[in-house]
Amino acid sequence: MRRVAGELHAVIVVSPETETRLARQGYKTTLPGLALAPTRVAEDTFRTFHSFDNPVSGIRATLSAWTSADTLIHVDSVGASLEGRPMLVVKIGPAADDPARPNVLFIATHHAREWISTAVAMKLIRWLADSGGAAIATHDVWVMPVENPDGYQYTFTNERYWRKNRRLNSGGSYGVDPNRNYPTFWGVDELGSSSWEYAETYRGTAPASEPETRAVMAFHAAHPPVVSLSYHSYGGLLLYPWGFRAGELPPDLTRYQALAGTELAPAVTDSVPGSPQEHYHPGPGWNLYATNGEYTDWAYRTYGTIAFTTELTNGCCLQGLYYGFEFPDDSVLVERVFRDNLPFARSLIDASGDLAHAPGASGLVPGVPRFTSLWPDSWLSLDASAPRPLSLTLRTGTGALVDRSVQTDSLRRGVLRTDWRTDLHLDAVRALRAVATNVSAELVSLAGAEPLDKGWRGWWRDSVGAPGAGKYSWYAAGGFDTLTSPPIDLRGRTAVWLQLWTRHNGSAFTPEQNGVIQFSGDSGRTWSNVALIVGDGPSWYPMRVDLPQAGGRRGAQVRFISNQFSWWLDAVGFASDATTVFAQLATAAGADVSENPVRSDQVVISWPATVGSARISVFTFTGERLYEATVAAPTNEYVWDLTVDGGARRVVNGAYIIVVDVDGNRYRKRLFVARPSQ
Ligand code: 0X9
Ligand code: ZN
Repeated sequence: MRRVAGELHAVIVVSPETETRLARQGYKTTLPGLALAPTRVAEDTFRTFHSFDNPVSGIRATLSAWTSADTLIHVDSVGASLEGRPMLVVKIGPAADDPARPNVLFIATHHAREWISTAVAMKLIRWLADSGGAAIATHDVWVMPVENPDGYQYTFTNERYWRKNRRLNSGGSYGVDPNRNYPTFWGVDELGSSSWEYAETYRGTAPASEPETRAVMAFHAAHPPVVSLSYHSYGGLLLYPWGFRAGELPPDLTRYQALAGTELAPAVTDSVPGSPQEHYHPGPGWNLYATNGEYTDWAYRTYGTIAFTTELTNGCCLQGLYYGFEFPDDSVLVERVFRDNLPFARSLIDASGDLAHAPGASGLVPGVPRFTSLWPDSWLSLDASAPRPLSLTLRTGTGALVDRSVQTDSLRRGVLRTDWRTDLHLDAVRALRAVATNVSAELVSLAGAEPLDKGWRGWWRDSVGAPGAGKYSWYAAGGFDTLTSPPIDLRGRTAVWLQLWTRHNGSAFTPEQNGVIQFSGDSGRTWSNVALIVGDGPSWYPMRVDLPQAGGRRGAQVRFISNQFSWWLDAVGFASDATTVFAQLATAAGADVSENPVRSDQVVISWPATVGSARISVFTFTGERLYEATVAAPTNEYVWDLTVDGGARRVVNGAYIIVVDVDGNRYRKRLFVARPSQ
C-alpha cells in the first residue's frame, strides 16, 4: 500500500466481480485502460446525457421548454438543493392534483454518476405526455428526474464517478449519500451505511440532514404515493423492502412479488445486446446488500408506499467491454433500456388504482393474506389494511389448540414466532389457522436434516439449523450438488405450496451461481423448474413456492440443485391452503371517505346502509388502534375530527387504516392524512 496525493493506493488482484463490488463501495481502480479511474468531464458534450445547468440542453432548461410547449407537462420545485438548485418534480397529465386520483412517483438519480437513470426518467416524462392516455388521466403521475442535482452537475464538470451530494463535511470531505440519509432505520448499523464522512455511503450527521432528502419527504407529505419507483444503476435488479437487515421480508410481500415477479416470472426484460442476463432479478434489497436510511424502506414504512428500486442495466458487456456506471452514449441503447423498463412503470401506474386486485407479472393475487411459512415461524403476508389485532391458532397433532397473538409492529406485521422445538415435529404443527383473517393452512410434510428425516439424498449435514428448526440443516458447499426429497403422497390435497427456510452466500452480480428448485409429480421421472434463487442471503429467511400442479399427486418430490452456490436449507415441507376462505376476503370493500389524502381537519367516513350499529376503528399503519367510535343505524356515516383524536392529541400526517364493522361485514379503507403546515 502506498499513499499518493493524499489517497491510499493498494495493489490487489481481484476477480471482475469483486472489482465491481469494490467499485460500488467507492474504491477506484487506477490501472491504465480500466474505465473506473475518475475522469474529468466537459459539460454536455454528449448526445444522450445532459447536465442539470446547461442553459440550452440541460435538464432544467429542457423541462422548462417542455412545459411551455406542452399542456400536459407541469414542473414544480419542492425545495432547493444545498447549492441552491431547484428540486424539480414534473407532473404529467392534468395540472390539478386531484386527491381522488392515486399518486405514483418515479424518482431518478439519488446517485450523481448514474446518468442512465435520469435519461430514462426524461424519456418516461416524454412518453407519458405523448402516449400516456388513460394512465395520466386517471392517476396523478409525478417524476423527479434528478434527486441529487448538485452531485449530478458535478459529474459533468469535475468528476464522472461522483456519487454523493456536495455537502462540505466537518472534516473537510465532501458529500452525504442521498440514499442513506432518510430517517427510517437511519444509521442502525455500520453495514448498511457509514459514519465515516469520506465513505461513499456516508449517512450524514443526522436523519434527513440534507435538504434534498427533506424535499423528497415534503413531496410525500403533500402527495403520498401509493406506488413509487426509484431508478439507480447498475446491476439489472428490481429491489423492494426491506433492505436494512438480511432475512427481513415486507408484510406486503405478496404484493411486491405480484408486481416485481419472481426469478422465473420476472417483470423486466433485459434486451441490451451483450447483457449476460435476460431479465432484471427481483428480490428484497438485501439480496444486493444491506442499506439503512434508504429511500424505499423509508417510503414503505412511513407512508405504506409500495416502493421499488430499479438498478438499470446489468453493466456488462458491450463489444466485450464491461461498462458499469458509464452507460454508452448511444441513443439506440438508451432507448432500449427505457423500453425494457416501460412495461413495469406502466404496470405500477395501473396497479396503483386498485392495489388489492391488479395482477402483476407473477400472476399472484395481491391483497389476499397468505402464509409465507408455517414453521418454525409462521409468517403471514398481510395487506396493510387487514384488521388488527390478529391472532393465530395452532392446532397440534394431538388436537390441542394454542393461541398466540401476533406482534403488531409494522416490520413483522403478521409474523408469529411459534418458538417450539423440533421434538414436537410435524404432528405438533398441523393445521395452522389465522383466526382473525380466516386464513388457514396445513403442513403436510416437514424435514430438515434431523435424524428423523429419512429418505433424503445428497448434500452435507451442517450443525447449524434455521432458528428454532432443530439442530441441523442441509448444506451445499458450492459445487454442483443435488439434494432430493423422498416422494410424498398429496392425494386429496389442493392449493399445495412448498415452504422452506434458506440461507445462501451468492451475489447479485453473479447470477450464474444460483440455486434451482425442481418439482416432480411422478416420483422423479420428470422434473420442472419451480424456483430459482440468486444473490446474497446471509440470514435465514422463509420462502414459499406455489405448486398448484402438486395437488392430488401421489409421488410428489422436490430437488434442489446448487450451481456453485453456497446454499443451506431447512424446514422443507409441502403445505396446503384452505382456499375457500380466501375468496370471501377478496370481496370485502365498501367503506368510503370524503377526501383521500385528507388535507382538512375533518373527514367523513361512510359505508353502505345497514340495520345494526357500526363500529369504526382507526388504526395506524403500524397496527395500533388510534381511535374508535360506534354509530347507530340508520346513520351510515361518521365525521372523524382530526384535531382532537379522541381528545388526546392532534392526528399527525401519515397513513391510516379505517375499519368499519357492521352487520357481520368488515370494510377497510387506507387513508392518507397530508395536511399542510404541521
Ligand atoms: O446502494 C444503493 O443505494 C443502491 N445501489 S447503487 O449501486 N445504485 O448505489 C441500492 C439500494 C437498494 N436497496 C438495497 N440494496 N438494500
Ligand atoms: Zn444508486
